[in-house]
Amino acid sequence: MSQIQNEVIATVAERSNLGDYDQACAQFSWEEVKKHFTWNETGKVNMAYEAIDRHVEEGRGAKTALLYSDAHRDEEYSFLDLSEGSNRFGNVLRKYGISKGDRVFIFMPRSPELYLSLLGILKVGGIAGPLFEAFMETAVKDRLEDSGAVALVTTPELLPRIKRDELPLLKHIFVVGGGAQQEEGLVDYDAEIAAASDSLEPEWLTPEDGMLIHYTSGSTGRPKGVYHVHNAMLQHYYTGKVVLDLREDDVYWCTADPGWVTGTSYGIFAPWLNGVTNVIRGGRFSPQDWYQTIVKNKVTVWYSAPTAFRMLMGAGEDVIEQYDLSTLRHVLSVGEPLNPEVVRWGTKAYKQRIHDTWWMTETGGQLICNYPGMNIKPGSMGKPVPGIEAAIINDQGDVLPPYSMGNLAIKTPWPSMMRKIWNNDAKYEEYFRIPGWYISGDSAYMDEEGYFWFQGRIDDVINSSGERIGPFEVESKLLEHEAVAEAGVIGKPDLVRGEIIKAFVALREGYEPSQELKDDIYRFVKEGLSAHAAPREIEFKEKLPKTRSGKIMRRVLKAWELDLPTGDLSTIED
Ligand code: 6R9
Repeated sequence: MSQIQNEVIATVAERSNLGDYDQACAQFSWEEVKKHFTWNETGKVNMAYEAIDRHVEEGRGAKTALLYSDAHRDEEYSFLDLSEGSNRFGNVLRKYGISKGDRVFIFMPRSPELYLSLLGILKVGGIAGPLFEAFMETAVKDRLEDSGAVALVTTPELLPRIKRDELPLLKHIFVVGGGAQQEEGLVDYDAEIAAASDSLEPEWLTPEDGMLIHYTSGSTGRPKGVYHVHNAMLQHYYTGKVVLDLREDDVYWCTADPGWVTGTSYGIFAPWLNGVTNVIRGGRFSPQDWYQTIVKNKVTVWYSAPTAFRMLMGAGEDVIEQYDLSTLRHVLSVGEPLNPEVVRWGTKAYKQRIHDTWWMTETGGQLICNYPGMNIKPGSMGKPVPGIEAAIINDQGDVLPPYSMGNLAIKTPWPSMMRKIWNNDAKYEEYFRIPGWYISGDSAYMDEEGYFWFQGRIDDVINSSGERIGPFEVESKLLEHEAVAEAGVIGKPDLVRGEIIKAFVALREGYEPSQELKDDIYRFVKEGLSAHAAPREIEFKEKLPKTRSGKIMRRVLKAWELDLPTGDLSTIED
């Protein structure tokens, strides 16, 4: 294989929580990880208890758990504050009859209340569904409807995006920061919190009870509700220790929003299970603001994404020189391929090797990673986490030798593996169609030293700025536009965002291509779904390539776009 890079960024010998990788793998057992938790003796399982209350019980209540800031707020919360604050919301939920197994969604910008709500939901045994604040009406409705959510936490600004008349199961909406609420079904969150007790006996669960639903995109159909259980804490705790390398005195910052899986698994659970101080920065990205966040909080461990690193690289090194980033001791990345160039730049600019990590919403936790102390081959995702067996297999399930491209697959099970796709058993089973393996949908190869190298998606899922976008959801929205007869959506390579969304559109009779129409279609998707799902490029076509069964052939659209051969066209319509 020609593009294999065997360049290694040499590592200085450094202390890490993992120690020697091969030895760690040989000695590993999940039973050992379980010993950190007390549920084997007590039978009492609850993620929110382990992440928060347990630190209070064990005398660490005064330690800073959360350093929150945005343009308007700057607040500090101890583990005791988070314990009491989430107890209050748990009591409010119980007052409104919400209990084990109920789906309670959160749709709001990052704020301390978002985190307290999520913990409160888990404490009463509810299944939390965090939604990214940029979602618009249709995207929100689809998710609330599919999950059968009975309650929602939101803000007055986002309230108009909830189609309440179309969501009969949604009984209670807790409005944060909105004052007294007049309408039926709306609850004044702040007044309820102020009146609630700050002590609560959590709902004691089993490890297999439901905890979270994260909606994510596939190449066909509506978004999938990926369902996770409390047992995932084994993976979050362990990878927090050996991949994030968290230690007692760390100040950790994960830049992801809890609307995406990184923002829960590694923005909430991993740091707090490990008892470290967690930084949350609200608001939008800017290089100055991000560097200032590191300086102000003396961040030591930083977990972000390739798009952000590429934008920081674009902002240049003179910006970096204005900030003292010397507190950083470990930097990680996830979400999309991390370009070797970015790794090399990070080594120079931050004096830090950026450690790539690979995993997915469905895997619930990190699976293939670069560890502190390990040789990093820029461009490689690293090696499997101890306790995880990864392989490249073909469609028949044969394990392929090094350097063969194929399906990146993981031996089942592992603690944080999704337990179902909500309402869609058939989709769930597709991932496990080869007995004994989870098929990720990514293609990759492994080198002779066991490093994995990402090659691409096997399906049509688009990855723009690290966010997964299903072409089907965008195409469906496009078809709702009055001028659109047919639509096909692909990911177009982009230097900063990885990919951008490009839509090919055939117009209905009576409509003519124009820039105004493009702008209008763009706005229509942006306002109906979300900004990150809106096509930054639109190209009008007389008609689109389709199979005889009427499926848009995205593969052909992509070949047009990239000037590649279109391949087998035997199934095309005409
Ligand atoms: C955690 C998260 C998962 C998809 C995954 C892959 C891509 C994630 C990557 C990576 C190359 C990495 N991806 N990490 N590609 N190198 N280190 O991102 O979950 O939003 O579900 O996305 O993202 O294609 O299959 P999710």
